[in-house]
Amino acid sequence: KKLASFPKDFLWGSASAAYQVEGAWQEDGKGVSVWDEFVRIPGKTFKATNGDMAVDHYHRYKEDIALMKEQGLKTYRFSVAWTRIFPNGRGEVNQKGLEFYHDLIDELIKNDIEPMLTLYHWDLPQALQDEYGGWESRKIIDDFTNYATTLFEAFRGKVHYWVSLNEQNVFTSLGYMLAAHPPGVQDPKRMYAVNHIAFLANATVINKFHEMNMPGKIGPSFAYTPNYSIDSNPKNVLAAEDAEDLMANYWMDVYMWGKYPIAARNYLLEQGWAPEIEEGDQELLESAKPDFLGINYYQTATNMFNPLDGVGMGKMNTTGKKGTSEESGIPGMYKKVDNPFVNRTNWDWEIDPEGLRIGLRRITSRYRIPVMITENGLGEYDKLTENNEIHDEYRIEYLSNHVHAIREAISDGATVLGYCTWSYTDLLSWLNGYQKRYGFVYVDQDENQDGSLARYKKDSYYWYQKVIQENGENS
Ligand code: GCO
Repeated sequence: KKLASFPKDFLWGSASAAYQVEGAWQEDGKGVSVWDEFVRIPGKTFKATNGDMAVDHYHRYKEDIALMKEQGLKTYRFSVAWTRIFPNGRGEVNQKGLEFYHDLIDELIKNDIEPMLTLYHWDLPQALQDEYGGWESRKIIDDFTNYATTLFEAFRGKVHYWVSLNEQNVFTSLGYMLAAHPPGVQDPKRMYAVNHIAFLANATVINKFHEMNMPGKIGPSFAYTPNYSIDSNPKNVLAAEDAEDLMANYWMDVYMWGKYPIAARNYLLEQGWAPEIEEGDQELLESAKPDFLGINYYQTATNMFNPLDGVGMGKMNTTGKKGTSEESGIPGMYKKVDNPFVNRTNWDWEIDPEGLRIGLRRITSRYRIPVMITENGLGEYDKLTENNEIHDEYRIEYLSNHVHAIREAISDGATVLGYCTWSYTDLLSWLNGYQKRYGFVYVDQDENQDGSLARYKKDSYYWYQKVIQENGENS
């Protein structure tokens, strides 16, 4: 099959999130977020690592942007910490916080890098969690809209790419089903209730953006894990369909169509877990039209029929030792099993570039919407040599195979606006500390959090520089 070229204005980028890079957790009037609190609960994160200092991007953003410029990056995706703008979630704007993002954005623009701004990357103001339970109350819709509108007004004309919610499926599942993220709850009914409210907040903000005639585009970022069946046994094929409905379409259909997938909705009703849909909700969800769908792609999931044997939510690998994750699934429906055809990272994430092409094709035929790859990358141990080099050929292989898969998906007919690798510099992996590295730029930070924070370019940095120069022509 003939390979298409990447579009001329393709956004070669890279991404980060405020809590994972900024540090300065109490500086310039910043309020406390749910993550600032959560990391202080013993046993919650790997060796109790936290983002108090992270990789100090708050003070070193100029140095980081200079590296981006030298590399030729076209876009940088970052998130705004809500608690810098509104320390208590609402009320008066903290000017110093707003100023920081003005400076960051101006610096990017000055260096010909398109800023891509994520409104919400999980660091909810603790004040809103305490006051009304955060995402469990519809009150958050107004507060989130007010916060978003403040940023729309402030950065109108400067920022043209906006991500509304980052990985709603992840922060709600880990926060309310697995108790691995704040607020540490394990209750499916609450998790689906929270999602319904997050969908409403997302729709309201997208509508607001369009009502304000904001120049640019907005969409949510979804962590898409396409589902496969282990084989052609019809029972297993159905299991994979159930998984795709409950784990993927449940979010994407609502973002794109404002409708819950029918089989999934019926299953939740039967379980007593379905969210309550109030008058006006349906209209609101259907009225919001994202300009693109952001996709964070890391892996696929392989499924088979799950008899009623009690396989539950499973356990994530947060140790960095292969084979320490446990099976997950829904009794009577599906369970996730190892795919014998792909390799895994040390954190048991399946490496499957072809899955990205498959996912992009599914999205394209189901929704006919442009896609922004807002994240894709490899978290691994990296080694700094004596000459301050990092030979991360495994990352180059991972990324180049994914770039190739995107090119094939474009050839298939997908519209892909850009590709942000995760991540630009090494950063704090929420649960896994600083040992799981994703960046093009190595940061000297160890698990005891006493590194020098010096930056070093990895081999993958130079590889991407070339990809950008050639606009992906040799991928
Ligand atoms: C980790 C994760 C994150 C996510 C990102 C999601 O190791 O903590 O991989 O870095 O990819 O925050 O948007």
